[in-house]
Amino acid sequence: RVLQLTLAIIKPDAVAHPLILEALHQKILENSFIIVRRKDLIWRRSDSERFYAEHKGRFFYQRLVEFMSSGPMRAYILAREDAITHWRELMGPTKVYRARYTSPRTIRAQYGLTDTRNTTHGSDSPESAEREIAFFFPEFSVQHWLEMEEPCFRA
Ligand code: DAT
Ligand code: MG
Repeated sequence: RVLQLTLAIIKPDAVAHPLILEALHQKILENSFIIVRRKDLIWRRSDSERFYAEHKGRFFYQRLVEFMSSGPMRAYILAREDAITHWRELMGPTKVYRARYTSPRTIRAQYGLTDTRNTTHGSDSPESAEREIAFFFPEFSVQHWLEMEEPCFRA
């Protein structure tokens, strides 16, 4: 069994509602993720633009960067076997109304408001996980974590 790391965000719409924030935190625990790091923060608009640079020019880009810097969010480094895929499956499709139709038990289907205010983010590949973990937790070293901390969770 190989642990994989992913970067998960609870976006400002979900952090704004205490019960939804709590439900999503519980969802992480229920799904056997190890919470490696956790950080509550507010983005400046420039952080938002940098993180979502790949979407620059898309019709939803302004809305997206505005929303992501509109209030507090919570970022997690999560570890699990197949963490990247598993978290993305729990989130469900990007578009909330599609999620409600095709996968009603997913996070976005249950708690999402709109295609922009869709509750959560998850890295979509090992490369993006690495980039996104460094974006939020520049001081974090995977190697150090594996050597110094991860064994503590094995039992
Ligand atoms: P995901 O968050 O599922 O990885 P993405 O990377 O394609 O989706 O897009 C990043 C975010 O941009 C997404 O969570 C919400 C917003 N977004 C994407 N497509 C959108 C659309 N068609 N309308 C409104 N917002 C959209
Ligand atoms: Mg994405």
